[in-house]
Amino acid sequence: MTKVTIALAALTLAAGTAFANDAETTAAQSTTFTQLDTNKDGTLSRSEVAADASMTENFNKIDKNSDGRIDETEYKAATSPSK
Ligand SMILES: [Ca+2]
Ligand SMILES: [Ca+2]
Repeated sequence: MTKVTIALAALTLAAGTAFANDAETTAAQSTTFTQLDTNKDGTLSRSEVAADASMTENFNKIDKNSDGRIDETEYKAATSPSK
């Protein structure tokens, strides 16, 4: 009985850890965009990226369609490690 309980606990812990890692990786990207998008309209304006110096500096480059706003696709393209 005790062994079964320990085995189940270990399995639950392992599964929980794997899930936590996935969630953390996903959250790391979207959390930043969400945090910058202070008015929650799904795009980042110049004033919203003012908190991030490199985003402000590269705003025109990141804003691929030049509409004055960075949407999540543009943000991901800019922050993706593969360029
Ligand atoms: Ca916004
Ligand atoms: Ca844009």
